[in-house]
Amino acid sequence: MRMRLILLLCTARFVPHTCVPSVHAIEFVCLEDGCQPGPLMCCVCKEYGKHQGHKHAVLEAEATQIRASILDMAHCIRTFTEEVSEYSRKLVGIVQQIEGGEQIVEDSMGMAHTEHVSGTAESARSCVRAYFADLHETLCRQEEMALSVVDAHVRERLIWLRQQQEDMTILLSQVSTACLHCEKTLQQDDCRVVLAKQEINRLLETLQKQQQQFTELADHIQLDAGIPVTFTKDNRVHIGPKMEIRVVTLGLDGAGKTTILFKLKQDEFMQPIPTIGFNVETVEYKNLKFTIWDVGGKHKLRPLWKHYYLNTQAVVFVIDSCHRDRLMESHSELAKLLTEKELRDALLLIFANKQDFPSAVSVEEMTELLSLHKLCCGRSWHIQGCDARSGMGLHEGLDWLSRQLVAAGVLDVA
Ligand code: G3D
Ligand code: MG
Repeated sequence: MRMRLILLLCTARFVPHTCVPSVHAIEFVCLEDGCQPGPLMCCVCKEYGKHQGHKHAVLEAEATQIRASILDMAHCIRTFTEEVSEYSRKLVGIVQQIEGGEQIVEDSMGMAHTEHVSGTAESARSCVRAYFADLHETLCRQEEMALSVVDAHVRERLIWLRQQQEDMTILLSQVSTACLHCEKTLQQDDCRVVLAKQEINRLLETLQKQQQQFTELADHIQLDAGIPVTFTKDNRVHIGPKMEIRVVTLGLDGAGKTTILFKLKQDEFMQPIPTIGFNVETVEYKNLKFTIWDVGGKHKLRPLWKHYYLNTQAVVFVIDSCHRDRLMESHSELAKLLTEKELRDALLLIFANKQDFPSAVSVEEMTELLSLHKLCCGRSWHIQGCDARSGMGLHEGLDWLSRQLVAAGVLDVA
């Protein structure tokens, strides 16, 4: 190509041009914009012809410069072509990697043979299959466990009912024996009736006692064939009208943990005394029964918190919204809590307490100040503003917990 260009440029020296006379050798190139369609100049047209007074360059120098730029461009084109080819090769490779297929490989003896290589599409499918197989296995295991809970419940219930049936049969036979005895006595002569008085009284006394026991039992026990079943979100089954949830309440001393517990428990304000060890109360809410452990928050008691983590389904972390200067201490205690292995799956409800104070930090500001989105990333958490004295916000917090704990649609099963 380079040879061809040089040849063309050499012949251009003698190419006829528009100047008169046309026999002069072309030695210059006109640089004026308007002359670009016909830039070749001989000495005559340079001095007297149409290029008179125009800026110009020596033909050879100009041609050399043009050749250099063509060579530059050729180099660029070569690089560009290589880049495009490389990219195309990569595209082919990626398609192959996605699709997989037969590939020639050498074995340890140096013998080539084809081998099936699975592509990334196949790997992704295998990954999905493995995930669902695992899920399926877990679900099967959970189903087995849930069914065994139901079976155990039914077994116990039936044993109890059959025992009751037996007891009632015995009771009925005792009653009918007593009735027979009374009837017989009624038909006997006066002397025998008088002599039987003590025994009849004993019999009647026993019957009265049995009747009393029976009435108490019947009042106590509701004969109902229903087996109310509730599911937690982790697919555990709970049988019975109330589902038990273990909650631990933590937070710095003075945050309002005990006040919250008492408020939920009694719905009346009690003057709390600083918690020395722990308080434990059962709070019933909807069809949930919360066993709430309120653990003292003083510095030296905090190492004890971890003893309450086992089997805890939810942590209620209470923060005093008025104590701005203790927010960072709360943050560091909360951060420590969240690293605890036993609380990995526990829900986190943060009560921003004492919202009744005008100077209280708002829920939004606290979320920001404690970087809660970052701190609690990857777990179920909620921040709820509250005032333990009036109870404002407490039930909303429990509602959130209920919604998180109980599988959808079964919250109101009674
Ligand atoms: P703790 O169990 O977290 O250590 P407490 O905290 O429940 O003992 O509460 C500490 C103090 O804060 C108590 O006051 C309590 O009455 C008060 N308190 C708790 N919650 C609130 C609230 O929502 N609003 C207001 N105004 N006060 C609250 P004392 O004076 O007994 O120390
Ligand atoms: Mg307390």
